[in-house]
Amino acid sequence: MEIVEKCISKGIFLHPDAKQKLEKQENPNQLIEKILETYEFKNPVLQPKHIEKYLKENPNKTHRKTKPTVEKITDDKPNQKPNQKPKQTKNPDKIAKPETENKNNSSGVETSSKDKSGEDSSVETNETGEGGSGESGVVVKRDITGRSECEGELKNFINYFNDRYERIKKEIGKRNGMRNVRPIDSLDTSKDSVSLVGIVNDVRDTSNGHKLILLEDKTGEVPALALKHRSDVYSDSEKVLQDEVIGLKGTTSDNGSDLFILDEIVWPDLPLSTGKPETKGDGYIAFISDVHFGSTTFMDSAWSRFVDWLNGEMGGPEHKKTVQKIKYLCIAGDLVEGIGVYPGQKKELRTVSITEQYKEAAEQLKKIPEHINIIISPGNHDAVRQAEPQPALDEKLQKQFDRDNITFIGNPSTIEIEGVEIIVYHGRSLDDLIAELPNCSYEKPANAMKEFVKRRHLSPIYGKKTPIAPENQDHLFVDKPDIIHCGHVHKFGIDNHKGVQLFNTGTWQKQTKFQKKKGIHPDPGRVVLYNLKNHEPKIVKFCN
Ligand code: D5M
Ligand code: FE
Ligand code: ZN
Repeated sequence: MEIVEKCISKGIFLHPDAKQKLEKQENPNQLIEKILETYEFKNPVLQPKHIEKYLKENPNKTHRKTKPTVEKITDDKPNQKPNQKPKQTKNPDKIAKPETENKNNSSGVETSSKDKSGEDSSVETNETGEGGSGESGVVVKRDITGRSECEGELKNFINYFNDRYERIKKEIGKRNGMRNVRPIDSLDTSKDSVSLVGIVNDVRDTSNGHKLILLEDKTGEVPALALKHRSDVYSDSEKVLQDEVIGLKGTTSDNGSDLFILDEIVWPDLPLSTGKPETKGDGYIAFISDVHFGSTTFMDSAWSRFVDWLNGEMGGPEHKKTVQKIKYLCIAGDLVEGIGVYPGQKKELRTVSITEQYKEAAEQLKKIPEHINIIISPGNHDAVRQAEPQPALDEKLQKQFDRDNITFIGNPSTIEIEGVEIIVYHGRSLDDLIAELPNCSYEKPANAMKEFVKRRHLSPIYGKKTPIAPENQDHLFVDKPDIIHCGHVHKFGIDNHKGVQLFNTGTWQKQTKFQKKKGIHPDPGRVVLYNLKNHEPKIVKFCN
């Protein structure tokens, strides 16, 4: 039951500001139940002050969204030469105090309760894979690899868009007031409020300053108008993207034209969060992206610090305990710099052969402790087809990685690790979302990643910078993951939307010439460490 319904069932009206406040909390469903149980409402309106009062009286952190802790493991020496090992960073005192607040754990390093009780904290291995999760503990739930059906024919495009439409329509049907959706060809001149679901064929400004959305379903197309003086619906209309599936509520125009006058635009989104995953796994997943082995701007020293840290050779005792429990390392694309990705890229290659770049990657990944299961998904710099969904690296390349416990997956893929469902997506469409949406920027990539959840799609726009292969099924549909892990934009970001944790793990590459020209300052050397027991993420930085 959603929070509004929970209130209604008790005869209480939820004030919109209170609703907004609730939604900012970690577990609104649980919180609203507690508030309804705790207070007697003389006036049947639940206001923001009730929430504030409850939070003040019950400072129970499970309701609040906490900021993840940040650990720094950096070498302060500037201008370190490539390949030169950091000199004195193995001293535990070098680890900076957490940058964000975490009152419960001043060191910022998570230790399991087993450690706290002083018991043996032996190194975790990947043997927890029994029970259907395979030897590596990684279950691949959705992946195009070996399953591509795309022949580039018209029928593929039709099948692809039908599948996109049906999947998202089903989700929109679960939203308030969207149960009785009408086919577009059944619209008549009656003035009743009507709900429609369709694919956006076009969005444009009219000469009078209104916004016109051309919506198409299987039965026809209708021009829908967001009037400029209707501020709510007009500002929503500015967020409508070409090719996405949306719901519209409104009425047919009373001037005899076939215009549909909009009252509301409905995105599928997810219902309010039901909280964190209920599973209690053990250990950690480390998330990284955009390593770019082979590039002149690859940051050797930060990478070496990361590898040393994984081997327990850097950081204090707390870190050593933590890294022993890292059981998985997930890499979300651009493992190597690749070749021919951008015009003039050759000048920025330290290793000019793609095979050699993967050899280098394999050598580096071999230095990672054996018990860590590695997951590799490709990006636009990797040697696979560019159109998404991209398959995993081919077998010849896979064979270069001389270790058994690497799971090669496509981009995007959905995997499950100890009950936690993760969409691994490189994130190329972030460029398109950031270009089109007024509320998205490179500075806050996790904000743009919220749009993946809101629109239940990883690449709503078809045919801008993100090439999409028209597979018969829409592999870019977003179901209900616990985590979405991206990279690509080389900016770090972490957030949560409707219970989905969003990580963008930045890069291991310095600012490139292109980024300099565009004024983009990358966030290199960041790792998200996800605790499989309490589902909290932490950030570890290997350079400033
Ligand atoms: O992408 C890194 C980020 O920089 C991503 O937002 C695309 C953008 N980028 C980088 N170089 C270029 C060029 N030459 N043209 C257009 N966009 C670019 P990555 O996938 O690592 O290259
Ligand atoms: Fe990249
Ligand atoms: Zn990329």
